[in-house]
Amino acid sequence: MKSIKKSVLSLLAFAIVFTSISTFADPVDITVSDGYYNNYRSWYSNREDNEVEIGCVRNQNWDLEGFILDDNELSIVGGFNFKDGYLYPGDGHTYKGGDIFIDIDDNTSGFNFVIDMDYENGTYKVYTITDKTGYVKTSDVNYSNPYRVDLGGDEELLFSGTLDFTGPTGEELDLLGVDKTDVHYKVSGIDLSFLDNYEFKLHYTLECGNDLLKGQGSVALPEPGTFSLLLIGSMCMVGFWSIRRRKD
Ligand SMILES: [Ca+2]
Ligand SMILES: [Ca+2]
Ligand SMILES: [Ca+2]
Ligand SMILES: [Ca+2]
Repeated sequence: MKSIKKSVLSLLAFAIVFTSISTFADPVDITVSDGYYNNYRSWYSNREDNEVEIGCVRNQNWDLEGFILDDNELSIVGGFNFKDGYLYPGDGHTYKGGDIFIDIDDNTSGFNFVIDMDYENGTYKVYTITDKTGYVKTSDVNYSNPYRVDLGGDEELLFSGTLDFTGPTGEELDLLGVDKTDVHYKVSGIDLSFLDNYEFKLHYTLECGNDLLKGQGSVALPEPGTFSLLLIGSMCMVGFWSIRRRKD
């Protein structure tokens, strides 16, 4: 009788741990249409993979392919080299990636936050945007603006973090539906937990504005209860295992 009770409790503990773990979400593609396209030219159509802005240079080197949200961590994937930028043979200039602009009230007052990206040092800083905040324009494509932030001085620094420059995983490439034989880069490690409870929109482009990338999503921080359940479940399991071991 005792062993039946123990098995039932053990199963219950396992179920608690499993349920708690499964509330952590899988990576999701939060890319949305950038809103600018011309259906008659394949690289100027309404998608992000193998797409650049209307009239721009068409190749994988300039292609931003998507935003991925994995729990609260944001990644950007593309054929563009986020860390080093891209040395354009046409003019000998190395074009860099931009900052990430965030809107949480659907553009009623412009952007609300900016993730100020430091590609050279592999770090980022998250600021609130104020009336004094300025914007650096792209060199070529007007509708892709803004490219980078020009801090006015009264922005609040919310926190800073470290960027990771890697390649996307096979799962991430499948998620974005891109060609696995192409070269892809990824910048990740961007923590969006500060946007908990907000539906947010993202804006990202390159120095020239050659490709504009937009995203929309929300982060779901696990409820404090989830952690308690996970802890209780784990403690129960450890308890049962140690009792069992002692008896063996
Ligand atoms: Ca477009
Ligand atoms: Ca694109
Ligand atoms: Ca592509
Ligand atoms: Ca685009």
